[in-house]
Amino acid sequence: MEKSIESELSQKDEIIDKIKLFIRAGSAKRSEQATEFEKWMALSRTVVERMATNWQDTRTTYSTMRQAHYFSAEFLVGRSLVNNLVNLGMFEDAKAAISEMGGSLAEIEEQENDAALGNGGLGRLAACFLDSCATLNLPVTGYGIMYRFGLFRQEIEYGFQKEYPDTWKEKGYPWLIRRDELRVKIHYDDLDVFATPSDLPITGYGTNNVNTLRLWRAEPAQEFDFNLFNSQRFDAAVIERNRVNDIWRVLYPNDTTYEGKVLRIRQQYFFVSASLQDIVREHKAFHGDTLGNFAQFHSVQLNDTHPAIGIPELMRILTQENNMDWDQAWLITKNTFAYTNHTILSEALEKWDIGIFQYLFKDLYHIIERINDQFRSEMSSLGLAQDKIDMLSPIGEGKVRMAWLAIYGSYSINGVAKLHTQILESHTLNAWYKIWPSKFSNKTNGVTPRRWLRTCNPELSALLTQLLGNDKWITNLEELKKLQHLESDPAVMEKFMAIKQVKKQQLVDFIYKTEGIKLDPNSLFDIQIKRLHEYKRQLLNALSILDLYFDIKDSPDKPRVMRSFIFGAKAAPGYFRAKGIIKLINEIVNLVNNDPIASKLMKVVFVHNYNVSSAEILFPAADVSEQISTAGLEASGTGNMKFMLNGAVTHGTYDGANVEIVEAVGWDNAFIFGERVENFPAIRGYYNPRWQYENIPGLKRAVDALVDGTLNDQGAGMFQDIFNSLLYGTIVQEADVYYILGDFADYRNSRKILDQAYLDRMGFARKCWINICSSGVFSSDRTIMEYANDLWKITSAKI
Ligand code: 26W
Repeated sequence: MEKSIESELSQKDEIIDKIKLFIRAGSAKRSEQATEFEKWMALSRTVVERMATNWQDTRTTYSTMRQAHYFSAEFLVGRSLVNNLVNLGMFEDAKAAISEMGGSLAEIEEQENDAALGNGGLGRLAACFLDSCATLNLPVTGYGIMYRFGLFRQEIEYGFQKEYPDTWKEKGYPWLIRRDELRVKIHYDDLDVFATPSDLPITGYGTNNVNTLRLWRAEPAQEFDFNLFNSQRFDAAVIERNRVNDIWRVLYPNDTTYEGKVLRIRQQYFFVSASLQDIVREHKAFHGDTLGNFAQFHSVQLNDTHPAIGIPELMRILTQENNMDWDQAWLITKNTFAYTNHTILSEALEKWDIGIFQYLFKDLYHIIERINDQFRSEMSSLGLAQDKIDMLSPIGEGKVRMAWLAIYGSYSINGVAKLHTQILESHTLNAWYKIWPSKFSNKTNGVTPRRWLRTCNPELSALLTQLLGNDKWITNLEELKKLQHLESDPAVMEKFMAIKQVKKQQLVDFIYKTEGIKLDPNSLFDIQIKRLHEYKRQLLNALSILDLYFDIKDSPDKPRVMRSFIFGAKAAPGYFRAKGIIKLINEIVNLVNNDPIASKLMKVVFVHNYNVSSAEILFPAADVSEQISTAGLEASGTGNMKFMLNGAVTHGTYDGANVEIVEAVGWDNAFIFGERVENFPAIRGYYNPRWQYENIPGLKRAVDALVDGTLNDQGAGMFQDIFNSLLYGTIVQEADVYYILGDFADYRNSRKILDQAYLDRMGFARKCWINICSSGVFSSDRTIMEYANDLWKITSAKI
């Protein structure tokens, strides 16, 4: 619908009035006196006010329908303001309103802290999914924990990672709305607490529907104990309160290494029990006092095993609180839950000591025991051997195996990319796959084109919209396919390259501001941004950079493509070797950038505190996307899709969703190297990285730089540890388990091929363009439609 000039003026004027109102009410000031932060607060409230009625109406509309609930310990949401302004079609008017008030929207935007309630891929996927559900008008609610401190803030001090608390909402956070009236009680054997929800609105693009992310905080179930207080035992009273606050204090900064911490399972039970109680209460409110039809109306997706304790908890709610008989309750439970696996790394598999369960919730443990017994007798009657049953049962070796429990208690199990699902079916979960093949399916991940193209790259978005004659691609990314033929139109390619240049310049400015390093926007931007983990092989990238450095020192006059290598990564605070790799990269930064000769041909940058907001600047500026995990170990990857969407080519192994990226763009438009997953079993038998070290030209020099004084970890022992891990291994681990030296030569070679491709300016632009136009399948809208149709069986409803 065409808007008239008057109505556009009036939306802008209305925004100005509201901002002024919220500044007066919130800060008791005239708007001219407001700080940037107060303006951000007021504009955000303006947006919340605008969608409030729609939000309520959406909940009402969904309440009687079949719904899905996305249970996740992590939601890596990032900022909300601009995303919501774009989704609600308010961006231009808000920008005009702010500038009429003498400010700048860009500056106000910078006031917002990221909601970093997640570690990495799994948490960001959850956030993309919510965006797609809202955009598709699907009745899906997210449930999680309102961590007081999100993922730590990373500083680099003398090259080392330092962690600081992320105080994202201490000064006020207008996007979270408290719902005190919905609090529920959570019982542990040693503690009772209240769970109180706050709701975060999830807007969709071009729809009035507003979905909900419901996040729980813990509060004392008893009022402050005045007896303790009056008997001078103030400390005891405070300690009790701390035990409650501990539950939602902090997000565990681990991904892929599981820790058997009592507090973590307390957190898991806390949000899962609260969420199930919430769903049950609403169910009864709209369907009468019966739960017999619960599974007809609800599906609960478990984002990995972190919320898998929901399976015994729903059994407890049904059998103990609602007197349902066991068999009926089991049928309902099994038809309610669906489990997504996000990694095959065995160190990530949650296995909890049964002692923890017996201490925290005896009752629930008895239920798990009964589930376990039932599983064993079912398998017996299927004729499975005892030792096999021992291996597969939810309880074993003194532990509750959460993945085993999730598989048994769910109607669906899915992997997150074709290759990953294949590996699950044929190896990791093969025994269960043989028992219930039809429970298994693949749902390849996706990313939201709203945040990861429309909002973070308005320049490219405008070009795509102009070329297509409409902006339908924003909600139907497959539309971009129609632009692929323009690869042969030099004028379009020039426009695309000009936009890439603008985005590179923006990143140059950002990096100069945050890291003090000046990059040349005409150099090739080669970016690896993701959590730091050995299997992701940032170390392979680092060694190849060292090799290039030495090569330049040897022959400084050889003609070369000028390169900027950019890293961003957080390491789990207790992951010593990952922190060593961060230190190593930072030492390489100093070595290279301070070298008068090398620094003319290459630069290296470590962008500290990599998060969603810096990602929004980094992805659009890349020429090359580094996706170099050891084949078979990256379940999917989603950063690879964000690069593709913004027109970077993948430089990667044949792993995770890279396989499907190649399938979409063709072998000419991606740079794939390295050993394939199917070859590893044989290689493992004879692989000795010392051979590569001794025989591959230049490799010894690069590896030795770790320990020969070229690079210095200031006595921390980190580089020696890395060196040893590559060549000798440890008591618990063989040498180079991630095959870094094994893939080195091929990696270096494919970097050379990439350089050649980059020299052909137009040819390279074409490859990037084809990546953009082929990215349709990687929209999280596609992924969510598959979940909705195949697993959740839900339909959309517009308010
Ligand atoms: C218990 C500690 C812990 C915490 C988080 C173990 C495992 C996790 C996650 C499963 C790790 C994770 O984020 N996995 C990533 O999930 C993404 C979304 O599916 C995939 O794209 C990544 O490949 C996968 O590593």
